[in-house]
Amino acid sequence: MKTVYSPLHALQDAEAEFIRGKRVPSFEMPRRAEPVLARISHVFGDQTIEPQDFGTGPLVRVHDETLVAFLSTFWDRWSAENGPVDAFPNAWPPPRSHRLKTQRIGAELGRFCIDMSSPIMEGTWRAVSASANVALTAQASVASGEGCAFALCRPPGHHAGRDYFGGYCFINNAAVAAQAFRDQGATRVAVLDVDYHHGNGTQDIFYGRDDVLTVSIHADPALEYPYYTGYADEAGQGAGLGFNLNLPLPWGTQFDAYGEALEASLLRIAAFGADALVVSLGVDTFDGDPISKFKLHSDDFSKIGRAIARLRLPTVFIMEGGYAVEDLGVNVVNALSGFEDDFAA
Ligand code: Q9C
Ligand code: ZN
Repeated sequence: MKTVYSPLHALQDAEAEFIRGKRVPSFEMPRRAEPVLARISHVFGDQTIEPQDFGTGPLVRVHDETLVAFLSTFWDRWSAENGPVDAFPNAWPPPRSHRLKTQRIGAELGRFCIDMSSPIMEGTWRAVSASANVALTAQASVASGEGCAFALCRPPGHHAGRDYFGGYCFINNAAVAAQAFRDQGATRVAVLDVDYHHGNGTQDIFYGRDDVLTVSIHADPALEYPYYTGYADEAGQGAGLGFNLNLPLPWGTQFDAYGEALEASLLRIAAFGADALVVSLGVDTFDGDPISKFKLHSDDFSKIGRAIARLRLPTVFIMEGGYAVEDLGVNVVNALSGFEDDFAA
């Protein structure tokens, strides 16, 4: 499988995030890419390609222009006022706020940033736009008949919504890729999100639409980030009603129950009649993941890949979460090679 990769991801290098009141080293770090790259070259040979530059056009197809403008210009304004310090919001608009426009960059930050795990630094925009270009280059390769491709995206994207960012994510790479398929003529596109956390951003972006089916298998949001969405009764709205499927699972989930949710997802996607599939590939469902509580083993990721291959759809895999850095290469590449084995067969 062809992998798209850009070393510019390393420019997003957060010193810290905040968990349970404590400032801790960020789990989402540049080092995450290394074992994945190493395992890819070991299993697939030296097949990584650099992304092309697609500009902001494809981003504003799924994101509010104000978010893209904010992210791309934030650092100059912030660092002029505060110096070169990682930017976290310290104020958020309360519900029903009416005076949203202010003159302070820190207050603007709270309007777009939903949490304290996603600081902006000098290189953030370059890393984030490279990450989106990685996804778009993989999508273009699949659209031109490649069958499948892997976008080794960092920072990840599935928590970024139409006009907000957070959860280590800034631009929703999977949504950008799905929309690119639509804009290039696909009638129906499915997004399958197997990251441990609910793909709230992807759900948000496509919630009112029936041309992009969004399916997410994740930890019960009553217990896990992103907390406020990801429940089973969120089915879409308006024309999109019936085109969002959430499959929350309890802490401690092993592959038996996980596999059943995966089968239900695949049935829904097959019934939808998708022309193309985007997989938000998080492997933070792994037993050894430091921030998660599912119990999948490395060989279970091969089973996930093989099951997805049965859809026989042109498929772009987009890297999302996964924080057990030592095992990340094996887990990600197991999913990809499981897919490839059964896709070709
Ligand atoms: N109790 C992705 O996997 N912090 N994002 C959670 C832990 C944010 C995860 C705090 C987790 C975001 C792409
Ligand atoms: Zn995750």
